[in-house]
Amino acid sequence: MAQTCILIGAPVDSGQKRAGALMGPAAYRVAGIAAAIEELGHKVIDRGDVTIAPCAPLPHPNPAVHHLAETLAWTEALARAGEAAAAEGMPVFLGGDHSLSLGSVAGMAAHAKKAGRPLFVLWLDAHTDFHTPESTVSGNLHGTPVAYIAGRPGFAPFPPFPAPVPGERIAMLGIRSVDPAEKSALIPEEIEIADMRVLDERGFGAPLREFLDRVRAANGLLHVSLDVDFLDPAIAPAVGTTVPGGATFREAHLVMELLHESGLVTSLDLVELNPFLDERGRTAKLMVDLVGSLMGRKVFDRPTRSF
Ligand code: 6HN
Ligand code: MN
Ligand code: MN
Ligand code: MN
Repeated sequence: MAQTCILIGAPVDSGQKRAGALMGPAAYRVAGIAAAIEELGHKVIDRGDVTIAPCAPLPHPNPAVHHLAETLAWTEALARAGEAAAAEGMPVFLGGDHSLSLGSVAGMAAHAKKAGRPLFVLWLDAHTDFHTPESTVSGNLHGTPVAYIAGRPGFAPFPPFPAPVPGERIAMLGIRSVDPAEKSALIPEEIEIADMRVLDERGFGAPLREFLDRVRAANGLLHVSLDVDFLDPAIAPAVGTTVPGGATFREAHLVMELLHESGLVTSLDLVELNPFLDERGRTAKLMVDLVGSLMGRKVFDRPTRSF
């Protein structure tokens, strides 16, 4: 089915300390994201980059937390831009570090609430991003969005999350780095966590299909948040938080192909690309290729004859 994709540039880099993530939206455009989507018969509207005004510093009781005011401003601006875009089509957020999902998913939750449909979230990441500003040790707020989305306390001065997403509507794939405070806060029986050990045994297809069946049964909206470090660093070096043992090229494409076939995805984040760390644009190009698979690119349109 032809869709209208709304590209929303989110040059956010306040959620971590390494410079360069703010070049992400430009790198995706240079790598041809709009053409890759249009080629598949969809419409693309590029809304350009969201901006924030200069911020006065905001203190936080946890002294590790940095750039709180900027991250708060991004959260509010992206939630607004995202909610408006969701009324017109499928928002695609071009990051920017993962703190942008504090805002992008807040916008999708507000939209889902108005539509009277439950929001589901698929987190494709090496990390669980389940800290609160109170528990983070690094002070990097890109490690917090899932806790905000799930409605954990400890997020002042952020606005209360609109319609928190209960754990049974959140799934994580690719997990292989979790801090102690995240581990004790996560209730794995509620949030479906397919860590790399589970994926080694079962592959990516079965756990993902189970989650998608639940989204379908509930007539849910599905937000997908794709962190570059979900991928193995050997194929995707352009990220500040590489963790060995990530998804291979084919595993990642399979995930995208299954998501396409489900017809359930209603919004997407592309996060943590740091073009300054890339090798001749290969990570940006791979991410654009994965978006192509998510939007319906396949080898054949029909099943081949003998399989
Ligand atoms: N990400 N848990 C680590 C921290 O600093 O809190 C890593 C966070 C990574 C963030 O994946 O977007
Ligand atoms: Mn992340
Ligand atoms: Mn709406
Ligand atoms: Mn990550």
